[in-house]
Amino acid sequence: MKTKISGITIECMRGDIASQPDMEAIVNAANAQLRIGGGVAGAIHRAAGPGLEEECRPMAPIKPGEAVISGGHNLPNKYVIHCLGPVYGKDKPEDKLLADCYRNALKLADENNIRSIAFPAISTGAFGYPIREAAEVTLDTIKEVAPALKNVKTIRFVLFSKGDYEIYKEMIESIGHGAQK
Ligand code: AR6
Repeated sequence: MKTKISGITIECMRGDIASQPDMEAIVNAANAQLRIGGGVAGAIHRAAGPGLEEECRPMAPIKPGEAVISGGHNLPNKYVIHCLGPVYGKDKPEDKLLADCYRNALKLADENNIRSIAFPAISTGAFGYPIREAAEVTLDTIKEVAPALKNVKTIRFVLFSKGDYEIYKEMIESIGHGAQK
């Protein structure tokens, strides 16, 4: 599923965030310590190798909504952008903190001349954010920041489950209907 907003391709697919070789950057749903964890953080750190934790150590801890950038190490991507999402029901206001993740990640990507970036659904696993609510916040944020991006040309959402993919697909389709192509 693909659409365009302000000349930027917005797409979603089912898959593994650690297997996106055509993307210059991938985003990690990190923990505050930027250590290997479960879910996305586990997949990314396992594929990147121990050099990723080592590079990240001096940048930790990060706060909810914050994003930091590192190299991709053994991943096929040049960069990893690490975001700490809010824990649903605990880090407030969670919608603003989740929006900050996407805003800050895209700002870092643009500043680093990154043309393509793949995101997982931050906070929707261990951190408990309901997928539909999270997808609404995410896509509203993309719509808000897209016009200001100078280098980013492709934003991909990589969803693990079929149900999550269907929700993103529906929302991206509905953006496409109202958007400038
Ligand atoms: N590729 C794409 N999506 C995935 C993958 C994958 N390989 N694995 C899981 N997902 P989570 P969070 C989906 O828990 O909620 C970690 O342990 C998953 O189904 O990775 O931000 C960290 O160390 C869910 O929809 O991130 C942190 O402590 C989404 O990605 C904490 O969990 C996010 O799930 C972060 O929790």
